[in-house]
Amino acid sequence: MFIDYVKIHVKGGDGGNGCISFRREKFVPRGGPDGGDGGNGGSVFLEADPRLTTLLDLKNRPLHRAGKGQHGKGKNMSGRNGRDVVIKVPLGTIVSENDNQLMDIVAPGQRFCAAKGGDGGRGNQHYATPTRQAPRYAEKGKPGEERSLTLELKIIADVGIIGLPNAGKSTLLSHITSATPRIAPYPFTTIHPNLGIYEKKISGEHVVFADIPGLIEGASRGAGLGDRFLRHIERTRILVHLIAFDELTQNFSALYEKYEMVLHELSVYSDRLPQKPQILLLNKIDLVSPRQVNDAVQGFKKRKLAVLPISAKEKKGLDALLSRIEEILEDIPAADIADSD
Ligand SMILES: Nc1nc2c(ncn2[C@@H]2O[C@H](COP(=O)(O)OP(=O)(O)OP(=O)(O)O)[C@@H](O)[C@H]2O)c(=O)[nH]1
Ligand SMILES: [Mg+2]
Repeated sequence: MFIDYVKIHVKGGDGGNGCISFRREKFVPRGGPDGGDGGNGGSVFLEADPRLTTLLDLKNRPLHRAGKGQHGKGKNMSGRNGRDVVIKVPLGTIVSENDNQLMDIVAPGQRFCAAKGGDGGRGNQHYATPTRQAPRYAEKGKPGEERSLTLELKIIADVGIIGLPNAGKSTLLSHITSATPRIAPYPFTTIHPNLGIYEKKISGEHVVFADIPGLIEGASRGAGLGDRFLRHIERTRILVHLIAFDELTQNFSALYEKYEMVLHELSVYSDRLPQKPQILLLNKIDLVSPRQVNDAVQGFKKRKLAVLPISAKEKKGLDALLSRIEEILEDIPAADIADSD
């Protein structure tokens, strides 16, 4: 199951109390104060784990408490610190409290302190002064922080694959990456985003692809699976837009209509999405004649749009696509991933 929105409650451990105690030794009638310090409460951290792709675990376990600090003891013994709790989250998790964004977790291993443990109180050993040699006072431990947080996942990928249902998006993903998404000859096979990683040929660098559910007319008003999955391509650097031939879509104008429809849904969702560099793919060219393909390519060209003809199923045109993607990625720094709203 794919979950991209959860509410959690986190509580840092309370600090242990400082101790009030006096040294008792044979032949030393009035020993000095020896009350140890309370241990610090543990903290709750969120930590990015690149292997995770969903917030599902947190949906099932919304409450997280770190350990309490132990109270201080006599003989200057400090209490033990409380145990930290580390919650693993996928890359692209945005943490907010009351609609204020606190953190955007975007780098592997990145940590965010969600609830700090309370400091332990100081024992009476610290409070002796020349004029007050027997302090009957020690500090209480501080309570740990407590917070209700909202975690929202906005996937971080380099390339977003978009198009109508059944256009061949998942087929494409499965052939250029090692991902194994569900593929089937009916619409809405994909019901949550799939991620796949492609390794660049020369440098071996990773390019992350996100395949999202198909968009249909009115998606912005909730038709089909709606457009909420578009948030998972908000942070991509390029969009790959598949327009496919099928029985009813055989000429340029029918293809162009599909293209415009998807573009319209993108722009209703956010005016930034249509501004991303887009590679247009004409998919399923194996279903029509070379002449029909050529006519369609020319049609788009007249509208100043370059389209790459491919057959995702027969793996035709994929090398050209990958070089084009690498070329465009060279020019766009990965920097604006956090800059998503
Ligand atoms: N003939 C032909 N069929 C293709 C091609 N690419 C994909 N298909 C078929 O089209 C159907 C849909 O493919 P998917 O990859 O599931 O399409 P999708 O865009 O991910 O669909 P949704 O997830 O439902 O939005 C499957 O039956 C694929 O085998 C192609 O290049 N040529
Ligand atoms: Mg799919």
